Amino acid sequence: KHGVLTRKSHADMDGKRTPRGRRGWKKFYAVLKGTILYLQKDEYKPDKDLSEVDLKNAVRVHHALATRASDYSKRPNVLKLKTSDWRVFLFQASSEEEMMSWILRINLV
Ligand code: I3P
Repeated sequence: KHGVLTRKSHADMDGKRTPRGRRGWKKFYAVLKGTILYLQKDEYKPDKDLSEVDLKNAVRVHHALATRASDYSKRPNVLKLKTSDWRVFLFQASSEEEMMSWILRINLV
């Protein structure tokens, strides 16, 4: 699955609150491949190698939990992702359907 996702980092590894200055929203082209959610700056091209930054932004979604971010009302279509290393991200999808589809696909990993 792939599509545009806008990310906010809420907690870093071990659940520590992401500090100010790193809590902003950032738009990515997201690709879910196997157990990895790749977040790339540019549109996905199958023949293009991943950059250093792309690899750094990639999120392991094995044993992660995606839910609707029902406690976050500033933006619509936002899902919450808790990873197995206790990071927390908010991801804004382009529509309600896209959000539901990402939640289902991530939780199937
Ligand atoms: C954050 C940025 C986010 C905001 C967050 C700020 O600043 O303005 O958009 O979240 O508020 O800390 P920075 O880019 O300097 O990290 P919202 O869009 O959800 O308000 P927060 O600290 O209350 O999460």
